[in-house]
Amino acid sequence: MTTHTHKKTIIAALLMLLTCACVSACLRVSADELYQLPQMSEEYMKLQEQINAVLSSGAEYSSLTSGPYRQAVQLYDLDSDGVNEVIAFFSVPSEGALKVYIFKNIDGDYAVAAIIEGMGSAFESVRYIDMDGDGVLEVVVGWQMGAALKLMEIYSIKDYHSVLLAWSEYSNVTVFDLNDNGNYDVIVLRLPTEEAGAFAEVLMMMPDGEIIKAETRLSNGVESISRVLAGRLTDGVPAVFVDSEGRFDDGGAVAMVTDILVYRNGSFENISITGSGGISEDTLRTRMLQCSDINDNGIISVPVPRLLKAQSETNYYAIDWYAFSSDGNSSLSQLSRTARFTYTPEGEPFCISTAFSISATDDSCGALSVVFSAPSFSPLLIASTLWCCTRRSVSSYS
Ligand SMILES: [Ca+2]
Ligand SMILES: [Ca+2]
Ligand SMILES: [Ca+2]
Repeated sequence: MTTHTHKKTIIAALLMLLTCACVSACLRVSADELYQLPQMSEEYMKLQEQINAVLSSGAEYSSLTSGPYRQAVQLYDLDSDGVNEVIAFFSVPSEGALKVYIFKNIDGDYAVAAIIEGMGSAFESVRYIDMDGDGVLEVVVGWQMGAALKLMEIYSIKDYHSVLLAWSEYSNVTVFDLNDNGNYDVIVLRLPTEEAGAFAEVLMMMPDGEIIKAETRLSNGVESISRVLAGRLTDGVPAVFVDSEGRFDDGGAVAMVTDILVYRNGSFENISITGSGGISEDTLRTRMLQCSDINDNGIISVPVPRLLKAQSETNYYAIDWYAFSSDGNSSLSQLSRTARFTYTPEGEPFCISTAFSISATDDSCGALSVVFSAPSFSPLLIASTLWCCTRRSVSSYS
């Protein structure tokens, strides 16, 4: 390990301690532990000095409530020079403000390089992504404005001048390279309001720094977003898969639907909405089963339960996993030989079915191994297999 790497490791370790300083349990770090790192203590103390200056102005550490990075002090190499910047999140109660301080390490000393300021009750999330490929990461901050209102802002910190590039209200924010050009894009989802239905918006950064936005609708009836997954379609096109719960028919029962969003030929489209109802009908299901890359090939599949014929009063279902192409057509996914049974929240087993032979191992039932083989594959065969599986799982799930 080089001295440099070692130093970085020690800084990381110290910063973790620092981040924990607002948590009482971490105050018990003994002085001896710190004194074991004499080489780094000076650098660490310089950073601490900078942070203390912010704290003494009435600021408090503010950790984030959601997203991939939640600590009040974070390390990230924002300018791709191989040295991590320190990003610290504060609330300033006296001003009703939230502030993000970016400290840059310059020859072992720390200086405030940029400050991002916003309003709100808390930091919801932050992401560091390069949206234009210049090596300087853009900072995507989610501000919690009220109980239901969240505001996403994209900041450029090029040359350490923080510049607000774009903003959008959101329920969910996802970052993904939707147009396959090597740069991250931001995808924002919004739940319906009295004025408008649920919709999605993509924000992309042009080489000149301008952000372009495009919108597309989510299925009519969406009430809440269950999960968002990014992956590919069968023809290799990148797509965002939005699993939502809502009421999609007059009966009013809660169901799940997957909206599949792609960006092609300069437009943002929901390719799974078919027909006049404005609903992604091919993905509609009464069971709350989420999309998955079920066979680890990068292509996301949608689980659609199918009622099986069975000699039982209980309804049993097979799950057909459908993958989609960018023209909206679906096909059964080929499953790998390690495909597993999936359980509903009620503990009811669902078999995975496919037109191809698979071997499924149900870990929670022990070493039960079930082989469905084409061409003898049939719904009845799966039903009888399910019986076996169900009996095995009765002790665990009833
Ligand atoms: Ca850096
Ligand atoms: Ca950039
Ligand atoms: Ca992109």
